[in-house]
Amino acid sequence: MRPAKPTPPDSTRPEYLAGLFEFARDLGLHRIGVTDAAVLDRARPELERRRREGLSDTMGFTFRDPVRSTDPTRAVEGARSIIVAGLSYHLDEDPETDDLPPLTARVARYARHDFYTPLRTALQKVALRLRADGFRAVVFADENDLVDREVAWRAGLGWFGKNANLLLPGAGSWFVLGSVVTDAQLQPAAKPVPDGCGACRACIDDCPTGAIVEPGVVDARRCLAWLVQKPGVCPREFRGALGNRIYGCDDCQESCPPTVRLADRVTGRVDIGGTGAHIDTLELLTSTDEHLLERFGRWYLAERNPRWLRRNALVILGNTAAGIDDERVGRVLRQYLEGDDPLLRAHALWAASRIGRSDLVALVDHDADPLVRDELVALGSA
Ligand code: B12
Repeated sequence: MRPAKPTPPDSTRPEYLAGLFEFARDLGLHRIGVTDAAVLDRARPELERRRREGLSDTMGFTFRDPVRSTDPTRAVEGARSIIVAGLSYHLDEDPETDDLPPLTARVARYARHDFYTPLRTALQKVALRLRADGFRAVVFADENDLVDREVAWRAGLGWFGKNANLLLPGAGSWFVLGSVVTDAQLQPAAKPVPDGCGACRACIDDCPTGAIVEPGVVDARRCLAWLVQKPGVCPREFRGALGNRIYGCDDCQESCPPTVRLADRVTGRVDIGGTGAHIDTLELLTSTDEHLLERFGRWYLAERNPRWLRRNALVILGNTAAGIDDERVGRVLRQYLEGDDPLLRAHALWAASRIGRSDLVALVDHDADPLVRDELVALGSA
């Protein structure tokens, strides 16, 4: 005979929540909060507006179904509360950038190591504890079902910076966020944190592509963090600004006074090592797809295709290889210019032209592919 379901304890008691919070902190989660599971009525119209105005570009994620991603009860039937946590990804050893070897590609901090698995693992343990008490509890972190920043804001974890990142008081924004959506009735204690940006607009002014078009509003069509993920031709107008970024962009956080000033207050740790901050661009371009998927597979790669990393790396070569006396540069560009992928040929052509290698540009003078022809026209070579 199936054992009777345990009668759930009274989760509305403050001690019950305090016990959960203490448990969560002992698991290494740096900040914890709780909110109700009401519809995210501020985020929904914002998601719809971004789609309507093209600000979300071709992104899917939470923009694909705003009604779903802003209704926690769609994520967990009967949801009543959401426990939200922040895990720092700020590492003491974050290396400086000025003494880098040439032809180095840069990885944004949140992607240098795997911070999401430790976050999800800890949240899973919180969910298991709730389930052991007879409640339904499901973890969401960086998934399409829930707008993580909005629930974190509602749970009093931090304020929305003008860069749209959530800044946690006394710590800044180097945090990944995740939640446990549950049908347990928990007593939301905290109020949303008041704005801490004031008149500061450093992020808006320092964004290399002017992607922060309003306080709290990022135009993804200009945001390098999206453009390195977005499939297709990298927009010419932003290739220079992309610099040596292979994945993600930290500029709007590195220019943020509270995040810079407070970063060391809460430091993360590396449970699951990743690529680290810097990658050898030529090594990436001469690796097999299997090797690239093995090494970078936890990143968002559209269509699970490392082709977009190769595209980014070719743009980085165009931005960093000028004047570099390394015959490998020519050899690699030739490999792509003679390769069978027209999109990568087009970006290799752009890079060759940018570093003044007309000898390499000549290799595709008679290329019939429209993407390469377009590039030749744009370069004034056709
Ligand atoms: C789509 C997405 C992106 C897109 C679009 C980002 C965007 N701004 O929408 C791209 C690819 C560009 C991106 C980039 C990054 N992302 Co991202 N991304 C997401 C994802 C999957 C959905 C975000 C979403 O739903 N946005 C919806 C829009 C409408 O929300 P919003 O832009 O934040 O707008 C809010 C504010 O405007 C606020 N608001 C309303 N009124 C007002 C008024 C004022 C004055 C202000 C300031 C704000 C404000 O309300 C809006 C709705 O909540 C989430 C994971 C998730 N499931 O939630 C991660 C997530 C937001 N990303 C994250 C990270 C770390 C990043 C990067 C820092 C990574 C990097 N280094 O490259 C950059 C930062 C870029 C930026 N400045 O936002 C973290 C953010 C953690 C934090 N502390 O904030 C998240 C939460 C993932 C996670 N679970 O950890 N991301």
